[in-house]
Amino acid sequence: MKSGFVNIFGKPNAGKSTLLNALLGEKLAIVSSKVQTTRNRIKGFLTETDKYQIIFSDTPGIIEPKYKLHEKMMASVKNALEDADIALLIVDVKDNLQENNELFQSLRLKVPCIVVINKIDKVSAEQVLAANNFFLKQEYCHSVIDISALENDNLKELVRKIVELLPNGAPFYSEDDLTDLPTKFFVGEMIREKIYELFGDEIPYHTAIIVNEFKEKDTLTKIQADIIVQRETQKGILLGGKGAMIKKMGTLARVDIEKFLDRKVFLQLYIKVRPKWRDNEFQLKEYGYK
Ligand code: GDP
Ligand code: K
Ligand code: MG
Repeated sequence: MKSGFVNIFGKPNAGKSTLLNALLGEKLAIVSSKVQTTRNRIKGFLTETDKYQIIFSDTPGIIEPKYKLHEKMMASVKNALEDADIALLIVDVKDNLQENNELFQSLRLKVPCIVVINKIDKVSAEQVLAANNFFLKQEYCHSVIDISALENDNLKELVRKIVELLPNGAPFYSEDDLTDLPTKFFVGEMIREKIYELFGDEIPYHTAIIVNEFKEKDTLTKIQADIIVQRETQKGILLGGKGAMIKKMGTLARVDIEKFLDRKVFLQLYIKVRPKWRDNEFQLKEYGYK
């Protein structure tokens, strides 16, 4: 049996969360076209009985911290750097390759690094080849693989390469487990995702979710969550005229949560204003950013 930690690193929007979901065939990590969508380290387990258990970690994109929230996000990246057996360094093939290279060098990883060239559905074969040659020359690079996380292209080959490099050992988690995070966490994330989807520029970055109630009653699951914002004006935007926006958000989130839980859901959302929560140690902890 082989088992180990395979941690995904890269710039914001390289496709880390999309890759984790595609590898596991389950939507564990929320995805958006906006940067800083992922705030926590999210683990997902891929187990093949008697053969391997890969513990994948999605991490926030690597950024320069401006708030305490950012510091927490980068601390989760640092943890993932420390316990990796294998690192997946993912790069958007259309992004500046040298900038990505400098970032990967700065991580100073001592474990085998697979450079994952993503979004190959968007460019020509020549461009993919050029990116390959560029990364193959780098000292930290064990091997390069080209994929499209969005189109599920070449992921089997990626898993094959990972298993080759995986250390021998007993599995860390039960075969039936997909993740170590509680269901409540994923419910909160699905609500947060809708905010990234529905609201422009600033709002998502000022928002946190706290799931207060999660009760299973007969065939129904009752969920109550608070949406935390920093200002009254943001609360107004989230509510929308006659509460139209929060209603829309709630419906979209409920559909996703029902799919995830495979149960009917009653979802109740309240909006609360908490000025400067992103710099408040106590509130960050309460909202799940440790
Ligand atoms: P992260 O910030 O690194 O976690 O990136 P996400 O997984 O949130 O993806 C950022 C954006 O890139 C989203 O709009 C994705 O749909 C898109 N994306 C991810 N992988 C691919 C891919 O292989 N091809 C294309 N065309 N888009 C992708
Ligand atoms: K993103
Ligand atoms: Mg992400």
